[in-house]
Amino acid sequence: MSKLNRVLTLAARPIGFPKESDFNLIEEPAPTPGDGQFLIKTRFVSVDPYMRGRMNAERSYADPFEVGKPISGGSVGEIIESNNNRFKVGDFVHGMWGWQDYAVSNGGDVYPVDSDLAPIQTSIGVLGMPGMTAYFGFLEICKPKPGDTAFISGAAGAVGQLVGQIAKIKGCSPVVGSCGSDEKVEFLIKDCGYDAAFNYKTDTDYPAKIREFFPNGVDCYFDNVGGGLTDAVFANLAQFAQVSICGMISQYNLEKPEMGPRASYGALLVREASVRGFLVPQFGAQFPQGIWQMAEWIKEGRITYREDIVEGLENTPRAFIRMLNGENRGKQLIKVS
Ligand code: NAP
Ligand code: FER
Repeated sequence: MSKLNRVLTLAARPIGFPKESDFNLIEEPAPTPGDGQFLIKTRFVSVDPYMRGRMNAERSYADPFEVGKPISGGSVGEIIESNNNRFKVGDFVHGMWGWQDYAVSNGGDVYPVDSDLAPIQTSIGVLGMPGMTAYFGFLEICKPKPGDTAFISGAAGAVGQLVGQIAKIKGCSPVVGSCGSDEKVEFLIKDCGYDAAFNYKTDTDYPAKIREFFPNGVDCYFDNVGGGLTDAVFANLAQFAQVSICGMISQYNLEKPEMGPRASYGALLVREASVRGFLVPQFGAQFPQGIWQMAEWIKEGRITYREDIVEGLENTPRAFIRMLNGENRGKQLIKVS
């Protein structure tokens, strides 16, 4: 008897903040692997902020998801049937097959996962896309030097929790982050070694906050959130500051994005700052080195990471929404089987 595949599809394009009714769970027979193919059973699914953008009709750096079609995204799974002699039953792979129980592949669209290196779900977390975003987005764009001051917005999430620790390893001081709860502030200081952190929901005078921590300005700014916090940092940059524009999650669920920086824009000129946006695939050729280094730092106890694991594929839309809401503590994952 063929296996049942549960597949989450986009029921409707979210307007503003996504809701569970924007997604549908359908059931269909699992695909059968043909010649040269293998069948993957999903173990963990990732939900990531960029997926919100793909739910809109407009194309940005990736094609929009289609209404009525499966949601693709990062997943990791185990090969349970194989007609491919390079991929054996019991091997783990990660790829972009997304929110479903099973997928077939010929090996061209998946990557092997070394389950001896670290738990398999790290291939879509600290040793995967978010980890490489932190590693290359900070090192290659902020180019930190010992003694540089560093500020990280969205500091307690999958990416941000790692950026501050990398900044400390590279000798930045102080390393300060913003995040959305007092519990996260404590996590950043106690577990991640941030020198300081503040709750942007309760400490809302951002210019005052940034001046308090950075009387001589911010050398390295790693921006995950955009909006008013970024305006405040732009107005308080050090000379020759380097700004890494990683994300702007404060804008993703707005029906109408806010105005970009205007008053603080001139500060970029006066501070002779470099501001660079990036999409992490541009560093793809360097991923093996980044994964190796992050794995070494984890083994040495110099990098810690927090994962927030929700159980059950059917809860993936809920997990996606709670991540956008800031209820996730660290990398949001879904354990499927
Ligand atoms: P994450 O931080 O684990 O989860 C998203 C977090 O965003 C939430 O936990 C929430 O934390 C925060 N947030 C939600 N609404 C916010 C708002 N209005 N203002 C400020 N913060 C808000 O997600 P992640 O995977 O690490 O991604 C972080 C950022 O990196 C996102 O902007 C994402 O798009 C970007 N990213 C970029 C690339 C790239 O290639 N450029 C790759 C991966 C990720 P709080 O409790 O702190 O509010
Ligand atoms: C990609 C490019 C960008 C990708 C993810 C991102 C999964 C994330 C961007 C963001 O969060 O802003 O190819 O692949």
